[in-house]
Amino acid sequence: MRQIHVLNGPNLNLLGRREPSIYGAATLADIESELSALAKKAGVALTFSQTNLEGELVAQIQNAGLAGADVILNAGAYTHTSVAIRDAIKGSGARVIEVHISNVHAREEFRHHSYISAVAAGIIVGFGIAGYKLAFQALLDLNPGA
Ligand code: CA2
Repeated sequence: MRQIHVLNGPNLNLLGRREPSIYGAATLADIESELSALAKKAGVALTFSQTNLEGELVAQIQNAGLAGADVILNAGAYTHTSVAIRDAIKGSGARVIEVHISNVHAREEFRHHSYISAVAAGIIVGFGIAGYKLAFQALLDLNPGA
């Protein structure tokens, strides 16, 4: 069965609880239940996780890539700082769709650069939490019938 791992980085556990003007009112649990419903319909095995630790995110990316799972990744602020996460994507061969809830290009300059984008299969930025669903659909469309 096709596997998709949805990996979330630091502070995304706060979604829905702070800064709703930037990130909206939905929680990470809301996103997980929407995606789980889509995965069930599509016959995809979905796992969903969040960590505040860079090394844990590296390990999760490696596990996904080495297991042949696709990844929907919102690496949070590590997007803008982490060579280790980029190396994990490249090194494990994980197919990654990079997602950001907010339009990082309309925000502070330090959010304009991503270490992940160059090694991602695609990037979805600024569509709010719908970005996760768009990424899921994009992965299905990349390998129809898989
Ligand atoms: O827009 C995104 O999805 C981000 O990846 C979110 C990160 C930010 O550092 C990136 O530049 C863009 C921040 C995640 C923190 O989320 C919060 C949610 C609610 C309240 C506080 C933080």
